[in-house]
This record gives sequence, structure tokens and C-alpha cells, in this order.
Amino acid sequence: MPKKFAGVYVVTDRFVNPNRSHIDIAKAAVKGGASFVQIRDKEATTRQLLDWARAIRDLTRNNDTLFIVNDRVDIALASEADGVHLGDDDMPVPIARRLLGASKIIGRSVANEDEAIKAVAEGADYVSIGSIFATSTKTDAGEPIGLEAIKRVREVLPKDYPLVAIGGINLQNAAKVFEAGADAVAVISAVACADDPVDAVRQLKRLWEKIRGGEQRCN
Ligand code: TZP
Ligand code: MG
Repeated sequence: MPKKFAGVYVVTDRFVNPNRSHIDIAKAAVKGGASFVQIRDKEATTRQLLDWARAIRDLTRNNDTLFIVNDRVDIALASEADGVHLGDDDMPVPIARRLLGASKIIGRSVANEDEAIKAVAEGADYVSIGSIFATSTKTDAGEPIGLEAIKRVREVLPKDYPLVAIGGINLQNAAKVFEAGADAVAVISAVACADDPVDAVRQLKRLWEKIRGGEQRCN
């Protein structure tokens, strides 16, 4: 697994805390040392989203934070993002791969083992699973699937294949998520609503370093 695919995955959201913009959150992600920042906005116009995506591309161009666009392959291409994150309602992974080429990262949301196996077969570069805990950030997140779901999906994934966990993850419970086998924790409110979002990212990263950072990664 590329080392960059593990750690803290910050997802931006301009509604969960109206005092923080996509750009504010992306800046905190970079400063705190997040491995990923994803722009997620289901209400923006194409032009608005592209403008924000280009700004985040500029913020992430010369550091170790990968930039991912949620849902929109076109915006990922136009903003020169590192990749895209796709779910059931989005473009199928094989078609996105055809458009994006081999070098871009494609992430896929999955709900169970079968979906994880399918995403791997289709060529996704990482999978995310959730909602692990209850969350009010995503209204259609469904019932929490719990830490056991992380373990079950981990079991069916190839060794070292990146597994991201999302949903209700915060500083209090992130250690358990890493211990269950997640390589990265994806968080919205834990960063966007924190008094000090940079510190929130740093603390999550420290947890990852403590729990998973010592593992050998030979590729
Ligand atoms: N997908 C599953 S849960 C979720 C998404 C986008 C929301 C996560 O937000 P939070 O605030 O980290 O629980
Ligand atoms: Mg989607």
C-alpha cells in the first residue's frame, strides 16, 4: 500500500459548519498533515465546484496531501485533481477509469464484503466503508455498521489494499477504527466543527502513527 493512502482523510463540507468554507477546511487538512482532502458538495453549481476544486488543487500541489473530488469525474479532470471518489449513484468505476487513465486515483464507497471485492476487481484504488458510527452529517447514511464491518471487509481485501472508514469518527473513537483494520479515517465534522481544525487533524494523525504507523510497508 502506498504510505500516502493511510492516515487522515479529510472531507470538506460547507454546511456542517457554515463558519468554515471548503477552502478553510482544506487548508487545515494540509497544515495538519492529512493524507487526503476530498471536496464534497452536492449542491454547488459546476462552476462553483470547479473554482473551489482548482483552489484546493493549488493548496495541495506541492505537499503530501492527495486531492480527491467526490462524485464528479469531470471536475476531477478539469481541476487536475489526484482522483475521484465514487458511490452507487456515480459513474461506474470501469468507465471512470477509461476517462481518467491509469494514473488517477479512484476510490469507491462500499457497504459490505461483496461490494468491496467487486470494487477491487473493477480497478478501484481504495475502498471506503461506512457509516461506522451514527452520524448526522449524512442524512441518508443508514444504520451504523460498526467496527465489525471493518474487520469483515479487511478480511476479503488483498493484503495492503487501502481501506478507509467513514461516519461518526472522531478523536474519541478513531483508535478503535484503526485497531479494527482501517488504514485511514475519513472525517467531516471532527475537523470542520473542531475548535482547532489543524490540531484535530494532527491528533488523528498521531493516533494513526501510534497504532498503524509502525507496520512494515515494503512496496
Ligand atoms: N459517508 C458515509 S457517512 C458520511 C459520509 C460522507 C458522513 C461523515 O461525516 P462525519 O461528520 O465525519 O460523521
Ligand atoms: Mg457519490
